[in-house]
Amino acid sequence: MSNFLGIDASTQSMTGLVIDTDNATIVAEVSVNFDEHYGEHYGISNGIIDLGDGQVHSNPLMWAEALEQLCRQLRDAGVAIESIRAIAGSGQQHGTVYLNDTVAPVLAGLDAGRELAVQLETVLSRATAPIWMDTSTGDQCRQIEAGVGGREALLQLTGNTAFERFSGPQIRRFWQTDPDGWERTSTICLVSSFVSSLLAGRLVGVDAGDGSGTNLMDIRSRQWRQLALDATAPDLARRLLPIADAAAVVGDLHPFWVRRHGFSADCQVLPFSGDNPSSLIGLGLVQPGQVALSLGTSDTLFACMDEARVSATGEGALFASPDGVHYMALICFLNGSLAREAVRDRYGLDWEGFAWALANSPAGNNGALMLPWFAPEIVPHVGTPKVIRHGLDEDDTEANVRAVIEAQALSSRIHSQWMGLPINSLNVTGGASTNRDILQIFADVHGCPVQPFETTNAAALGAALRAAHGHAQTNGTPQGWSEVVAPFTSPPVATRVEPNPAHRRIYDELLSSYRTVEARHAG
Ligand code: XUL
Repeated sequence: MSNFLGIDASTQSMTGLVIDTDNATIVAEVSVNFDEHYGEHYGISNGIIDLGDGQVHSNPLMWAEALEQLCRQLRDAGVAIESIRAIAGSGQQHGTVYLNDTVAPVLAGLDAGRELAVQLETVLSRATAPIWMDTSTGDQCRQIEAGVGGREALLQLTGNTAFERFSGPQIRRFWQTDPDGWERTSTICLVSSFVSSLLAGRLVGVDAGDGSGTNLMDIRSRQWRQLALDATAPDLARRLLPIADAAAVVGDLHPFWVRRHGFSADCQVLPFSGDNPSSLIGLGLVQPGQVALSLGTSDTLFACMDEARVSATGEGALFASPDGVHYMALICFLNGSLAREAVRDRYGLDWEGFAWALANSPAGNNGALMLPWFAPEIVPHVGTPKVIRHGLDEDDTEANVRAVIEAQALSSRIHSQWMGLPINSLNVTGGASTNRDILQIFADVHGCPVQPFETTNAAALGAALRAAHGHAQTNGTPQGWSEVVAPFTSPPVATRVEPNPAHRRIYDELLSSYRTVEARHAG
């Protein structure tokens, strides 16, 4: 059996997903919910500790406990733990874990007779870890940008301007607010590298995918950049491990996991990546121009890019792909289902009625447009909610339903142009992806085939696929990425929606009027 485990250490839970590559099947998927297991003990709610003033943390010891619980749940789910050949993983991006100089010997000497979390109690130089939801670092963002020569300089260097949630600003704030804690800190991990270190029994670096969420890594050379480190905190270089090659096995699991949880002694560990870069692999996006759009409360677009191009207007984040060569764009449109549901409710429809309205209105809506900013929008930036109707009669139900979907499709085309490459395939996931009229509009606007795409946990699946790829590489049977991901990520061709060439011209025209109307009202 060729079984591989992907672990996703996310904000509210830790998920384990096992794939069998011989049979191209997902063998098991289990999840440890943090609130359910540890809410009281660690004082968390929704996986987080709210310390006030925008400071949002979590507890690394809780992640250690969850990792052991995950192994027990996998065994209870019938997984033959000893058959797992390699493990890779992903972590919520940006969170930082601060460790003192006892960490290396403690990890090396882990005792299979005692709980992991208990053995780690003395290795933290900071009791809790700030995570991506922390918004307390606005000042530090501006200081780091100034330190590297301005916002544009940081963007070009690292692929992103300074974001409050990114690791560099978190690190700078710790150095400024707790100099003693900073002195006690010998190593800083991200959530991803902390969990992989626990498995390997030694400190493992972050991969370039997660490294690109720090504001510290040169996005092109995929190495830490001294200029950015110096702008962040003193002596930071010696506290960061070198960037790890995401595709290379770091070694075997520490015997702790073999003796205590029944893994095979030659089960290999790979560096973990961030949850979004890992999802890129789990969504099968390993060739430039392949794009996925997740239709949730917000709509999130993931794209595989050939080069490190940046969004000058801050319309997306840029990360390195864990495939080692490509890049990923992440663009979040806040008014996703939020806007679709607002229109559905405004016209007293259910989803069936919504679909009927789409099917009974013409492509291009006779030129009528809506800017569906029911809540403040991220892309494009819109500070105050407003719904603008342009040539659109508010009482016309069908036209309003069509207008919200066309707006979302047009906006996704306009605001992904900074990627500098055409979208040649679009996999659409999430609830609304079952509606073929919605898919048709996206296919016509982008001029490419669109497929509905069922996902399980894309981050954990991407991690399991990375484990399979890395294992094959290390054991002398390397496989291409497309070969590894295709059996798990190719939607059936029969479900594909092809673009209608007659609609293409209509949408090209509508695109330019949408752009004009949008420019008038955004900001
Ligand atoms: C991405 C981001 C979140 C986290 C948590 O930049 O902040 O998606 O990765 O999942």
